[in-house]
Amino acid sequence: MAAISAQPFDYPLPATLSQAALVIIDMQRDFLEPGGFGDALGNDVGLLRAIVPTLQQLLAAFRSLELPIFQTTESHRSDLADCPPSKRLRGNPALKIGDPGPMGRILIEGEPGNAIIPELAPLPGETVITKPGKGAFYNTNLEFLLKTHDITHLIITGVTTEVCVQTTMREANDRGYECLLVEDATESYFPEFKQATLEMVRAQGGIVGWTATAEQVMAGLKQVKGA
Ligand code: C5J
Repeated sequence: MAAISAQPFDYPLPATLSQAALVIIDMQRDFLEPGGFGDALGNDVGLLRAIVPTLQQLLAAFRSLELPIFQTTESHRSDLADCPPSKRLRGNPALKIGDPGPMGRILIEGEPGNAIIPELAPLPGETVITKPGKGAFYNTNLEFLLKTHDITHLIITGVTTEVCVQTTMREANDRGYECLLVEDATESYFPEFKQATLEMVRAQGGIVGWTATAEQVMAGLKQVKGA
């Protein structure tokens, strides 16, 4: 059986490789560029750009092997009906969700700041899940789409590691998906939180799943496809 060399032990790939999907969480301008949601919360948004080249490589590999790809954005309706006041008001940020900012209204679907960064822009036909919460399964049709396509394995990437990425991985693990978090394709505003997340998901025999580098993921896929 083909596997990805990973921690805490090898990650077995499914017999049919198209049952493994790449999941890219929230690589949107609101988190990576000045003037967005991440910035309004007081973060150094430049830190997240380090993973962009690695994500481009992974995206290219999944596209060339014609494997499923799901991107997400953290997005709210323009009337904010899906944004609880607890989320909007928490921390009293300089700009709240829905307020006008330099890239349009903060974290609102369809606004310029809510778009995925151009380097990772989805191709026509690729799926983007807009999610109102931190986890990609909460109030979205992600699980329905995964079931419809018989997807059992999720290769998880994106930002931020300890918030939307980890929440999504835990939601997926509880639903029975085999999850691998790509170490150099996820990033946090807090390097120590990223490191802690990598360690906690793979602790206790992979209690939430596996971790591996992007190179290890791509080498594992090539074993199967001979690409
Ligand atoms: C946050 C996310 N950090 N995508 N969202 O609010 O992790």
